Amino acid sequence: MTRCTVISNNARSDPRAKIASLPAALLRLPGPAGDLVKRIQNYIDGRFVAGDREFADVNPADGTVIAQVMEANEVQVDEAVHSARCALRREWGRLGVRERATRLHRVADAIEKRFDCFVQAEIADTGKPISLASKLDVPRAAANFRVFADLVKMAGLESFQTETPDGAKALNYAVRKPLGVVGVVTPWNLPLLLLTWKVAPALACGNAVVVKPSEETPATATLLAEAMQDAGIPKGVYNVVHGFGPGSAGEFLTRHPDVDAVTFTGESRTGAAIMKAVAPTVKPVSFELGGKNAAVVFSDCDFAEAVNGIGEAVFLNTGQVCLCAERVYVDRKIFNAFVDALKEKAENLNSGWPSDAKTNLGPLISAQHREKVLSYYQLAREEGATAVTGGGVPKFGDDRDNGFYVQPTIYIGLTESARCVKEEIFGPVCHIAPFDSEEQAVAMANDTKYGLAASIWTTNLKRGHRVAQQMNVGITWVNCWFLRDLRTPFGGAGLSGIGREGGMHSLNFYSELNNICIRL
Ligand code: NAD
Ligand code: 6OH
Repeated sequence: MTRCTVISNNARSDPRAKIASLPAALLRLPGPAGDLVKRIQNYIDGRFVAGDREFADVNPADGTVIAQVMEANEVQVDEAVHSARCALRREWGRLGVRERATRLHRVADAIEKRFDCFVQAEIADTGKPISLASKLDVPRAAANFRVFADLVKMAGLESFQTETPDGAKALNYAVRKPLGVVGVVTPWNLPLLLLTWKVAPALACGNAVVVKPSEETPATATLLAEAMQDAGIPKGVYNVVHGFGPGSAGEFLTRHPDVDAVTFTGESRTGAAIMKAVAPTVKPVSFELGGKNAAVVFSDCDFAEAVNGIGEAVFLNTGQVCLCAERVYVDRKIFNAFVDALKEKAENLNSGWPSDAKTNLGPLISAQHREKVLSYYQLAREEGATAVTGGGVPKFGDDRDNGFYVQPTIYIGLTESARCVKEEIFGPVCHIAPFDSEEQAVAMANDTKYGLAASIWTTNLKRGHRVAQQMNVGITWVNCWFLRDLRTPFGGAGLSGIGREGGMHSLNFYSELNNICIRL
């Protein structure tokens, strides 16, 4: 296994840094004398640098502090933006597409070389099961670089032979240019996957980036800097600034006048704040925001397939995936059987330690997020729900009791106007409601201000197409969920986002097209 040196390891014997989990050598900065805690640094202009304040990186599985994170101040965010601007004027700005693509493949190689480090860092930060981090998060990070490296080499552009009514002839063709410096702000639920989903196409298009990972999950963005160095990505092309949103690195970056575009994944109301921040300088934005996604189960579904699929859609990553189904609508004819089957599925989940291969349900990300999810469990009771299973906090009798676990939970009996049916909870929880007709199911699924994803479960081919096409969302799955092809459009309607990424949509967002008209 490659040793990762980005998070310094003067902490091996620190009982607080109980982290077989955080790669042994993650940080480079020795702490002040006698201070044994690992430090996660910023990465600016090709160097790992401290900040002038620190905050704790907490392991959600047991509440222990695993590292201190160096918060970037406003001057450092400015330095990061400046260094990105300078990188565009040096080697990176002159590289041809083929060479850029080669370097991005090397980034993917460097991630794969450090596979175990990335997995350990991701599970330490998020508490997610090792099975998930090693099957989804880290492989997808490498795939993001490979897919956009290949795509940018293959991508064609429009051209038109023009003839005007007065007989002029011309050739029009477009060329793709980078936007410049792109600010990338990302959340904590799939930290590396979502960060690389934006960084890879941004670099493929020739931009330089300043990323602000979530304050909850700073480790893998920092490790990625080491992979970038390894892959020969020049200094200044990839910068990492750590910190929070308002009054911290997130705000400093998004309102920076020399940032040319902002790409953001996170909560809808954070998207609204970022829109205000970018308004004075009219920056392009790409927003992937929250969801309150529906799953619609028809009586002609493959029952076992639907139960398994919706089990994933509700509980994967402890329900902390923007695409998760929190509203499940089931044909009344199979309602009771479906509720019983999903209950059994929920009760068979294994809330173990993240590093245990058998664990398939981790903790929530933080004490604060657990408070939020539990407040919805309480609200559901007040709104008159019946808990089919769960609704509380598990008891383990070991250190996990200091972590942020909640029980996987299923409610029935709420009205469609209940807040628990309308608001995104972002935990391992769903509400199941019966429907009596296809029209009613479609209306219920669409009765939301969000519009990210839906899944339809039916073996009737015509119905599958018919219902899928009526969903007011950006992504509809039929008889599957979170099955991804990275070339397809990805994004949301309504409160769920602005714009689409994926395939050519990403290339179009991360580049500026210059149309050239030549008189013939
Ligand atoms: P969040 O909006 O609280 O934070 C996301 C990022 O924005 C963090 O890095 C945070 O520090 C930063 N931030 C917060 N306030 C800011 C401000 N005023 N200015 C600049 N930056 C600011 O989201 P979260 O809690 O980290 O993630 C969970 C949310 O993300 C859920 O709503 C989920 O649905 C959504 N999400 C959406 C998608 C998608 O693809 N649509 C994917 C993942 C998560
Ligand atoms: C949200 O939590 C998940 C988003 C997934 C993607 O952006 C993706 O590309 O799979």
